[in-house]
Amino acid sequence: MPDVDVVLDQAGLTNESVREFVRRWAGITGAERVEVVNTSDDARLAQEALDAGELLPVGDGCYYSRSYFKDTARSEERTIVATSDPSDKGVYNNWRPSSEMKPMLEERMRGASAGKTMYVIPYLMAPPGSPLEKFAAGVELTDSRTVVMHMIRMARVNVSYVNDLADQDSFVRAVHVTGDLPNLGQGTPDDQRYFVTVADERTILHFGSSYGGNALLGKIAHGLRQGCYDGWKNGFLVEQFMLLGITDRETGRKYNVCGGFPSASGKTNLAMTLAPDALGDRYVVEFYGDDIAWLWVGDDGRIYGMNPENGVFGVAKDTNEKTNPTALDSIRDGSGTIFTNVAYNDKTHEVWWEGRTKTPPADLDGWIDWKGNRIAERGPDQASDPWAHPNSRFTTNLANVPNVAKDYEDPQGVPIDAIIFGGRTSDREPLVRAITDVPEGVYDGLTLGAEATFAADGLDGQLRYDPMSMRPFMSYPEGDYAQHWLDIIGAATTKPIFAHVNWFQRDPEDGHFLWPGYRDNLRALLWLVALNEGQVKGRETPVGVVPVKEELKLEGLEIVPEDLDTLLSIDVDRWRQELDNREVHLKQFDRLPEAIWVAHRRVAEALEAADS
Ligand code: GTP
Ligand code: SPV
Ligand code: MN
Repeated sequence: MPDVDVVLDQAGLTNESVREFVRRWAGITGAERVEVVNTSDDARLAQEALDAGELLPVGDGCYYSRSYFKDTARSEERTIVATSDPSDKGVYNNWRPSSEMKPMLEERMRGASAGKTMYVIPYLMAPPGSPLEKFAAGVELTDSRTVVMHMIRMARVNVSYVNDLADQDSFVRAVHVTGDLPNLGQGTPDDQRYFVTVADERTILHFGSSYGGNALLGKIAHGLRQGCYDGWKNGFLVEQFMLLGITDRETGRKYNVCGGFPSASGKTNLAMTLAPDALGDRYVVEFYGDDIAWLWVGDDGRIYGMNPENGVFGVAKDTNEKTNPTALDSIRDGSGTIFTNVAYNDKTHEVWWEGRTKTPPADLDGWIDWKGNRIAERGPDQASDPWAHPNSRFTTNLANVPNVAKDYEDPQGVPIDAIIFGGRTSDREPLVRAITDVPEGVYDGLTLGAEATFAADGLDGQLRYDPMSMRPFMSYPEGDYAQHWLDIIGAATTKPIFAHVNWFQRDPEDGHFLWPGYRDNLRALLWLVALNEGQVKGRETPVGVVPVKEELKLEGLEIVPEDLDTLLSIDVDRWRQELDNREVHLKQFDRLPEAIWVAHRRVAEALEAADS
């Protein structure tokens, strides 16, 4: 057993509550060493990881990491929210009593870090000085050096964040133990993994993975799941939202838009958007956040938003010069980016993923797929296997993102003008429909239906409702969540406009995407801004206001005219069916506010009255 106090003294970690937490878990996990990390330790840790073969070099100053092949995405089934109050049970939060889960996790973690180092990561999920700072401090204990390096990129990491706490006890206690990955029965009835947020104790216990949201506990478990619960109890909103600013350089006005799209459905890409070349340099998009936003009502009565993260954990697939040049710039040589589960060339130290270029590198020499197989030696049965895992990702710091807003660290956040929802919906949902009524906007978010993606194990392509894109992160009951939204937005004296967008409608015959997507998505947002400014009127439909063609900035857009017509039309019959499904969906939720039902009935009646 290491002498924890000596280590903590040397690291200058003075917070006695944190010290007690570290001592306790060092004892339980049986770690051989304890080490406190600050951001300034990154270069040393990287060198150790390279020496140990945990990371491989990429280009100049970037890294490659491979996770265990059964550990490549979040597991929704194994993720649990535990509290001591059974009325916290919702439809999606897999609620269990904390009295049952805590001993179970302690049991699994006991001795499970034997022989390893337990790293102590004190972090802050907020720009320092934020009005929500007191909900943002945490300490992650992890037995994985790769996880430490990810956390240094994704969060603000320094002992000062816990030493300086006004209430020394108010930090999230997050414990991550990797476990014996080849022997955890992932995906079988004997699955040993558990990812538990004990929300009413602000404690996170994750066992059995070293990947992404399962292991970087500041990000998903604290930044979303715990944050969502804290926000409910303390009057703010925590959402899986991107956050961007659009400046019109002709008028000098800036509009801030945030919004939810389910995992791997376009948040990072939207926040990194460059205006289409044909629109010139009039519009500039600034990046605030790509995965999480915390929202509150400011003193001036507007809704404010901030990104609690300090980095991007972005999907690699289909990232290229055309779709997302900003992302490529963010992961350039010297950026310190960590690439995970992409394909790697051990001779040239290059990386590749599907969609990086139209076809894979022709010269197979040195190329290894994400599982570690040499491409040149793969048998005929593996020939069509992807080189990179579909959920392979890059991890880079916000400071590397070329369009990051100048004021991205401003603790006051930015005022929100619009809240949008979207997802992978292959039919029915038009390009954009705007909603000005608040309960109807909240209703629209609650009935977000989309195809699930490879970001969660075993769900790719499954059509399902994903309220406000929070289904995997929802930590309290959905009816209460809806009421909380109505309360927060209701308390704002200046209301944001709502909208639903869809970049993923497909041709039913040949399956092509009707909308070119990516940089062209800005055109839909510019229309929304113009509508909010009263410059365009759009067309009223039962499900919101949609653009008429002439109102969209179409310069340089490559699209078949019939496809654009489809994207701007409402299939009334299909929508009537959808309303029946929504009714079933909403009926699952206890305590759903009457205002949501009123909005639902109003839309349903308008659809009944419409011509089909
Ligand atoms: P998480 O990090 O999992 O929460 O995902 P995200 O919502 O940030 O998704 P991201 O922007 O990383 O996109 C996921 C995938 O969708 C990538 O493969 C993108 O290339 C693809 N994608 C993003 N935007 C568009 C679009 O407008 N059209 C099409 N066809 N694909 C898109
Ligand atoms: C998501 O799945 O929505 C992510 C990636 O943002 S992970 O951090 O793995 O949850
Ligand atoms: Mn996400």
